Amino acid sequence: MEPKLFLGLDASTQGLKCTLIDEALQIVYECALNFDRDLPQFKTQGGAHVGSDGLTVTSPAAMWVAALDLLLEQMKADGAPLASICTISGSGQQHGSVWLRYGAAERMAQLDASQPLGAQLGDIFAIADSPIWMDSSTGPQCQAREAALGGAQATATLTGSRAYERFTGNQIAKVYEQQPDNYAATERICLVSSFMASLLKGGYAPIDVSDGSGMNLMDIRTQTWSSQALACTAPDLESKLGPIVASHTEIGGLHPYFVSRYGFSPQARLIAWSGDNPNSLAGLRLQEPGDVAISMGTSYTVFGFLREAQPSATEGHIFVNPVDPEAFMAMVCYKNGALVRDRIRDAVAEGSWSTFSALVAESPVGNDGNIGFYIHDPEITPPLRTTGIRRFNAAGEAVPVFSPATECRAVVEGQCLSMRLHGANIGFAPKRILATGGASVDQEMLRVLSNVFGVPVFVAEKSDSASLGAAYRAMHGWHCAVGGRFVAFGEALGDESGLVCAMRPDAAAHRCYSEMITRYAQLEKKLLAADL
Ligand code: XUL
Repeated sequence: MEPKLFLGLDASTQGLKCTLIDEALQIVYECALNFDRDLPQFKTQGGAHVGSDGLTVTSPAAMWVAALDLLLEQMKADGAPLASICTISGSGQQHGSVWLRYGAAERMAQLDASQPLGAQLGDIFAIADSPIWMDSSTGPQCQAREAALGGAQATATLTGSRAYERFTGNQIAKVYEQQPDNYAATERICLVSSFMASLLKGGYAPIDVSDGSGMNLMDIRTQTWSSQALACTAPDLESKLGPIVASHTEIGGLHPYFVSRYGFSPQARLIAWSGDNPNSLAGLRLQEPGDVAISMGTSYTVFGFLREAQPSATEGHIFVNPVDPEAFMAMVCYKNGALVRDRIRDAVAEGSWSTFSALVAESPVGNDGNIGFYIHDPEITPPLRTTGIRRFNAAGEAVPVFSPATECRAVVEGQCLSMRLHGANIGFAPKRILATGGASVDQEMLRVLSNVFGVPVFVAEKSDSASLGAAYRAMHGWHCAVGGRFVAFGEALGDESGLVCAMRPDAAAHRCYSEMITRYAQLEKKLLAADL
């Protein structure tokens, strides 16, 4: 019998990747290209162009078109079994917008398989340079839209997040204000995700509700465009955005271009694409309420599955859940993550992780009441502009230094307490934590994490989960389409998550942290009050 394969693509900021899996969830093929290296004609750095104001950040939309051909050529040359692929889905960097002029859908429908995509679609854009998530030039639009929607909390309650500069609605408001002719020439505004899906479909693909939650335009409860949010953005916006669909929706077949040129099956179907963070949730199999992942890279991200949403004006984002349209996902981002730990390791632990861990282990749970805040860069969670290190003793008095052992433990405990405090504020009640990223190899970090939250900590082998998650969602969408009903993600993929428990909590230590968190919150409040 022919194997059934499922393809996930990931259009990240830096490049385009693919992961091909079989029904047993085994990866049968992977490849990746890098925009800077493999498409040098677009002259990007890290896949982007930074404007002269230092705030405007864009990517050339034509680069994504060229990248799709290049990646598929590579797959074909490698002999990847393209004819066995049942469904294709994908991830896009979130928030970026692709501006298609009137007639673009017809052009995408009339592809000639003897020509590359780039040669045929180079001029379908009303705006050649797509604003992306790294852009922070829309401060005035954020203020105006929040004011129109009744303030930051009202904006969060409606759309899942307060107005963020990178969120698409604020970007659209800026385009309308500054480039009214290009706005008027636009027939469809896609996200990066729905644009890539449109190329494969040969016509406009809908935005999915999960990536759509990153726009400050969708009502996260009704999962439809909010007329109030559209009205304070730009005119005629609803028709330019098109429909919005649940993430597991089958959105049509693959255009014959891809069948003739690359040898895909004419039966291959497309499942709605989503954002990279939603797909990471799928890739890490966070599929039950209480499943929370903590990605500990340069900066930290806490994200997970929520049944009930508690949108907050200060704490992160609520998105509709990409694997269960009746649920939500939340995401809290920190600026000061592993980089801060690195600095303290260099300052007091001779630059050595084993010395750092030994120092953490040497100091007692709860650090004798000492608490530190290590803010190297202005922090997002909580929003703190003042940088520097603030140390407090058990009496809550500011102190200038800690001993090396107290210092190392204070960084680790402070980071974990902050994640528990702010995670809870947006509705997280973790039952288990999945740790990924560089710092997740540190046993002391995992121990403190497990004790602070009072739950077991698991470690994921792959932190780079967006394209794998897209492949899982391709398989999920296929099961839903074949079954003619919504099939639970866990049922579609099988219940074996393959995760290994790395740390279990100690009850006494957890009690200690549950008391300490009140003091931590009070001290943090003081810092926020003093923040200029
Ligand atoms: C999420 C965000 C980034 C991009 C990166 O809100 O802006 O994580 O999705 O690709």
